[in-house]
Amino acid sequence: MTHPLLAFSPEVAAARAAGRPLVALESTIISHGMPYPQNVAMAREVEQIVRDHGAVPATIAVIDGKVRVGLDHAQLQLLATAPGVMKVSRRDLAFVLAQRRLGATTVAATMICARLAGIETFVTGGVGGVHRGAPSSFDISADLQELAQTDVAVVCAGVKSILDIGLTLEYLETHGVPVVSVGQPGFPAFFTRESGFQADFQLDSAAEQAAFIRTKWQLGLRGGVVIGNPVPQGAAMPKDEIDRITTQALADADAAGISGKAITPFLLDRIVQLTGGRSLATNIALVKHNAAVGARLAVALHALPPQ
Ligand code: PSU
Ligand code: MN
Repeated sequence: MTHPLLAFSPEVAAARAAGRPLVALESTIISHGMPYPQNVAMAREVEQIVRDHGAVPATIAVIDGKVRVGLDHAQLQLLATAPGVMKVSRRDLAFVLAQRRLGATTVAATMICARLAGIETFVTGGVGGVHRGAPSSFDISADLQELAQTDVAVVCAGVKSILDIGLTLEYLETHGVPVVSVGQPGFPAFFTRESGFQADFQLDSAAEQAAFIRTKWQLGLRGGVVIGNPVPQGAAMPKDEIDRITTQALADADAAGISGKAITPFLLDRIVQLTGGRSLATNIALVKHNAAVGARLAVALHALPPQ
């Protein structure tokens, strides 16, 4: 039985019928994470990379009172251009569905929807985390709580240094969320390959990652896994430049009095402006790289017996 609030695209419905591996993709990265038209081009390229690696992409958003699992071009275009598209995290999901608003799902909300749709692998750019200043602002992304409870593997390029990466890793440890790195021991920092922090475990192949994740769930240990895949060498930003720009963006957010759910989109946009668009090329390159790693993982998980 399909969940009454889910609606599958023809491509995703066919994949489910044929028992093919699926990869969930979020939509806040499209609506609030990148400028138009690069966001639509990125979304379509990422979907194609998933297909080229043997899995089926399922970009998730809320449209007309349903969780859409798999979007057509017009729906992607709508999310990328519509004014007032809501950024939907866990607390917003019921509201945006019941009110039939247009909503783009964050990592947290996409995990919830992927789980409802039976999708175990999810690819994004960066996950949310503990914000700098969280000890007084209490600003901790709901993505972290979601990772603690929802059984989806999240492939990302780590977390941005707009966040407190050390506290983010502490929070994940407290909640029992394993942090895996790919191809290096260090946990990546989105625009750069190294954050200065180690991941918990390095697992380079999709087969090893899949065996680890399946074993976690077999143990009855609910919740996700972070798979930190560093940005490709040639696409990384110089560390000193991104550090300087991050400091500037944080000061600008402070001066503008930005708070709550608006902070992350504000900082992402400001970083693109301050780098003259160069950070966008890095962002797109890392999401594409994650799509290849995520699709291989979905194929490997699919090859294992279900939990
Ligand atoms: N980090 C990025 N790009 C993004 C986001 C985070 O590098 O697009 C988006 C994701 O959708 C993530 C959300 O789930 O921001 C986190 O927002 P908040 O910090 O408000 O929880
Ligand atoms: Mn927040």
